Amino acid sequence: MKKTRKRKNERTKKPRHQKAKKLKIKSHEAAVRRNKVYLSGKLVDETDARISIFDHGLLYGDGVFEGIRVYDRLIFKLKEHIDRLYDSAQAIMLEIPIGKRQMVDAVIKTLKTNDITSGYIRLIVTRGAGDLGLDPRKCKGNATIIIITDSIALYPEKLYKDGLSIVTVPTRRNIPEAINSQIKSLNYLNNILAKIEAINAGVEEAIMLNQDGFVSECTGDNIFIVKNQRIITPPVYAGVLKGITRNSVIDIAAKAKIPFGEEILTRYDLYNAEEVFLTGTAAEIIPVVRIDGRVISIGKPGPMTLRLTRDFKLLTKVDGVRY
Ligand code: PXG
Repeated sequence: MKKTRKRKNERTKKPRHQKAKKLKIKSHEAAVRRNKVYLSGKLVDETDARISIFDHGLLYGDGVFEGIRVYDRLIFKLKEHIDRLYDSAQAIMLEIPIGKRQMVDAVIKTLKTNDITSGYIRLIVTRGAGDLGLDPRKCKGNATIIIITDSIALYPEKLYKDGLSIVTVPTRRNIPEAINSQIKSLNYLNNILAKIEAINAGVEEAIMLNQDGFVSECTGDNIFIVKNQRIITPPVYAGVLKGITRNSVIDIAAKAKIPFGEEILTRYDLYNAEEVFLTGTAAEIIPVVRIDGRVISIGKPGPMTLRLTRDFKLLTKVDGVRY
């Protein structure tokens, strides 16, 4: 008797469950269809946005990008991101076919079209379509410009409260003489390999050392320590991206008269820090509480990290371009 009733319940439950799942997919599809992306001068449905399979951005990672956040109609540090995009392009001899002013207008237009008030902007410029050879001169048309506006969540919310566990990985950061770490290029395989190694080790993020074995940065974030109430981060020549969130933290520290230094760091310095945190556009400021199995201080986000996070939140309300 009991068995039959159970089976009956299962039978009645199953179709309802499937129905709910279907509805979920449908509403996601609808959301996707509504979003437009900017593609070389035109706003097109993201499902219709097409680029050539001969685009050198795809074939060789030949291009540059930026990730920018929007907070309540304020495009945070937009000028700094646009400047870095054009500097990256200059470094790889990629001519962006529109000026900075037009790029800013295109970003704002894309946000407005999608009615986005808070979220994430991905700016991509590739060398454009060429043939199956490395030679960038073969990309005869203009560079491809893509602007995507969406949302991003790099780490689960819980990790901001509890702190991240991270590991040092074998893959080294590119040496500056190969690809300068200041170029935010589409060629992120180096960092992706490090990310894979972190995931294989059961954690969310990786510390990458430079060729000399000193700490550089994480796969998409800069790293800071707090020691004797000073905040310290590796200098750019240690092979790090000059992160815009990194700069924001440095500015906050200067205003708050918190001692700051750019210093070469070893893993020993990380293990013995009072606090460790990461900074990045996507991650914002996230505490680190365990590195290579060593618990950092008392294993909880520290007061300096919390204070800087508070001040950073305030900065995201005022520093940028409004639309
Ligand atoms: N280092 C590297 C290698 C990065 O790629 C940062 C540091 C932090 O820089 P900013 O300027 O953002 O403070 C980055 C930026 C993603 C994603 O999709 C990654 C970044 C930015 C946006 C999105 O994982 N990395």
